[in-house]
Amino acid sequence: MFFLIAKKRFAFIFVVLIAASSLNSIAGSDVASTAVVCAPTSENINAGDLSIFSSASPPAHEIREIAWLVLGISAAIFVVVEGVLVWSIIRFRKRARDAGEPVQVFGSNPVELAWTVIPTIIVFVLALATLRTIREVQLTEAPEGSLNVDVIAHQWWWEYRIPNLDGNGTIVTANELVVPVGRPIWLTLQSADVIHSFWIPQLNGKTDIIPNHANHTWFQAERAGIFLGQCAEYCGKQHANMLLRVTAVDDAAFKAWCVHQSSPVVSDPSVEQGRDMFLNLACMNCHAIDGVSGGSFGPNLTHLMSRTTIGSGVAPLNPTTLRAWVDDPQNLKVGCNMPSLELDPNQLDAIVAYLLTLK
Ligand code: HEC
Ligand SMILES: [Cu+2]
Repeated sequence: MFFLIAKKRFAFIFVVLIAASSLNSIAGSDVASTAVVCAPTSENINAGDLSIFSSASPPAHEIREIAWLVLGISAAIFVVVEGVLVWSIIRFRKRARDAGEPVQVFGSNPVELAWTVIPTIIVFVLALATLRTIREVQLTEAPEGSLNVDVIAHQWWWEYRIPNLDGNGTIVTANELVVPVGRPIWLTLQSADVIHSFWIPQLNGKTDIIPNHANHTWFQAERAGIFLGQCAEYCGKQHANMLLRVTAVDDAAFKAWCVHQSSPVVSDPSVEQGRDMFLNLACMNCHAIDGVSGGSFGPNLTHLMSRTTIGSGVAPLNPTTLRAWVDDPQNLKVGCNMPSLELDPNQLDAIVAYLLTLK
């Protein structure tokens, strides 16, 4: 009997390991939750649903289903194995009338068969279900009628390139993607530096973003709302502050957003001094503002103030955080790739006043 129990123990440990690892991958709790907890301001811009169980897009539904399947099978194995273990501990416990060693069982054919065949069937079922999921989640070409969006991951922010309405050029923006509800979004993912990973739990699974290699993924938001995500591949110091923010809106609002994003940059004469400083200080080397400067190392600032966050979700965007950022980005986002330019208060005022007009 001891022999049987010993084997059961291994089975038990094995099941616990499987259950633990599937729970871990299902919850995806590695980085996402830290991003929520560590929001640096009282206004928690990053509070949102990061659970794969509240899916709102076809690939996310698929992932949720397989997660439940794996969880269900693991739970059933757990209950059966633990049940038999507890039953045999009680049923075959040492009693006063027992004399010496119990009967030893070696090489029971039914038992050996059972624990070979059943796990094989389980693994087979899981493998087939996984293959089906992969096929539906990883499409090889864009779904019909999709909107093609280029995503370029940078240490530690996101660049988006979206075709404008009627093929009228390209909208370039950063960190916050706006998409129409109900339309498939086909993403082409590229990296400007190291490996990142695109993951919005409610919309799709993780897709690695690898330098010099384009990967694809897709989603289709089924309802309006804000969907949050997180770079899911450790990419350096500010990996945890590389947040994804997708806003799904109805068709009319999406069109309005496109029209706004492709409108020419405002040029307000009262902030000309700030604009000149932007051009004379190093800002223009790293940042593009349509018709003003062409830098591409940092986020495009043409319609900066149409965004709700700054620094890829590190803080809400408002005049105070903007001023703090331009003064010294290293205070808000230690190690980020924008240096402090050590502006004096007058320069700071002028530049911030200018940036605030970039609606
Ligand atoms: C060496 C290149 C470089 C220079 C010079 C530079 N920036 Fe930046 N800037 C960046 C990078 C990179 C980011 C993105 C940082 C991040 O989110 O990790 C950024 C982010 C920003 C943002 C936030 C954008 C957003 O949507 O989150 C603003 C605003 C900004 N810079 C303004 C300025 C101004 C004003 C100057 C000149 C005083 C300037 N930058 C100079 C590289 C630069
Ligand atoms: Cu990253």
